[in-house]
Amino acid sequence: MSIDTSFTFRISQYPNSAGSGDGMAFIFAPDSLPSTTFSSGSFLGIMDKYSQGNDMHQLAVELDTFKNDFDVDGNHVAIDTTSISQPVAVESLNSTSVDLKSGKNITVIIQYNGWQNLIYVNVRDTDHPPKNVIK
Ligand SMILES: [Ca+2]
Repeated sequence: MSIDTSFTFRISQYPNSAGSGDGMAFIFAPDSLPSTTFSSGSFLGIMDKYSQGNDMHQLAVELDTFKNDFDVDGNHVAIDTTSISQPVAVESLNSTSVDLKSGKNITVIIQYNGWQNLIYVNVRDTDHPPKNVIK
């Protein structure tokens, strides 16, 4: 199975607020079941404290905008399979000048090649050219 997809989003902070929410995730899953019951907040809808550590036969690209104790920062991309706190790969966007919660349009391009077990994640905003952040 191979999938190429892209999407654009914009996250703006609420006026007069210094904080931000947790982010979002794009999930490759074998079914259309809803996210697990307690998957809100830091779990980004990917899993919850009960399912973490189990093989859920899914792959998620997380776009994290809030630094939890286990995160590198509050502006990163990661690949998750069985754990949100121990991702398969993680990359901070701070060195790319892309800020997920900048209020700018952010475009994410995901290329997944299941035959070769490869995934490429490319992130850009309206002011910066595309940059591969995870491969
Ligand atoms: Ca987080």
